[in-house]
Amino acid sequence: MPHPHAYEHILFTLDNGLAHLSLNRPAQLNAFNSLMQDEVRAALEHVRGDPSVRVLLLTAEGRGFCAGQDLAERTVAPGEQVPDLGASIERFYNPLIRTLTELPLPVVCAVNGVAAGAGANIPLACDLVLASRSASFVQAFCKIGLIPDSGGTWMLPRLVGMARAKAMAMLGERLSAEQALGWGLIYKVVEDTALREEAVALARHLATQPTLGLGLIKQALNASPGNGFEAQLALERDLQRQAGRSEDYREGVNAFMAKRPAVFKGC
Ligand code: LHQ
Repeated sequence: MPHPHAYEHILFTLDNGLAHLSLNRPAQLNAFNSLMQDEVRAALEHVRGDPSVRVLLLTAEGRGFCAGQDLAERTVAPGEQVPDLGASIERFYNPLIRTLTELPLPVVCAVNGVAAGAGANIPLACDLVLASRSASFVQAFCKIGLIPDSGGTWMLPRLVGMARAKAMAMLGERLSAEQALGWGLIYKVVEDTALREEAVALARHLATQPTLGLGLIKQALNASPGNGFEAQLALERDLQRQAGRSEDYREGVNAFMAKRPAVFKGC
């Protein structure tokens, strides 16, 4: 049985190894106010501390995916002290990005509509990103005098190259899902009506796979851009050693030799 938790601005369920977090402030295109930030943080803490979770699925309700920071919480009246955006990043956005990249399990993200500001960069910290055909990605920061955050300045040049990264960050144009696919930002484009079903099916499939190994694959690939060749070979050796000690590896080999389907447990 899915295990629903009571939140106001997110939906969160746990079901057979799948943790499903859906952003749920549709009238504001799922922009992050401080309550939603607290709820996302709490749900991810649960994911991190619950060994039964093998896959995280991130989705959103309504017509948009996420419009980034809720700007209604960021207006400054004349004479009022300006908020410290660095503190807000330190408190929420950077830990969120670190958690998504460091979780030792696959994170699937389904972008169902417009993804703007931090909302455009959160999917880039996930492992397998699907987008609906009508979804779009907007590095909206430049239009309000800010810089791409939530890891954007790190991910964008690595994914799309410096020339396109600069154009995206400085022009803030809407990038269609097809363009995002062509530029290497996302894994797959899915018809609008099929997105949720396909994302859930993919996440459920992954939850039956050797997820300890998938977490090690993620660790190796995420380390790659920062490593030289020798360092990466050494990391592969170390992580393969760890993978080789898993029950799933033993099961995988035994099932292959016996010509039967493997039953993986994620350990
Ligand atoms: C919103 C928002 C929003 C509140 C749409 N806030 N209400 C980190 C650290 C600390 C501080 C600063 O920032 C950051 C990171 C960031 O994320 S900065 C970037 C913040 N995000 C943006 O600048 C994007 C602002 N939104 C837009 O440009 C557009 O809304 C997009 C392109 C996302 C969608 O455009 P449309 O499809 O035309 O929809 P809309 O503009 O009509 O929005 C629908 C509603 O959602 C509307 O409310 P209303 O009551 O008029 O229906 C908007 O006010 C509301 N909304 N984004 N970020």
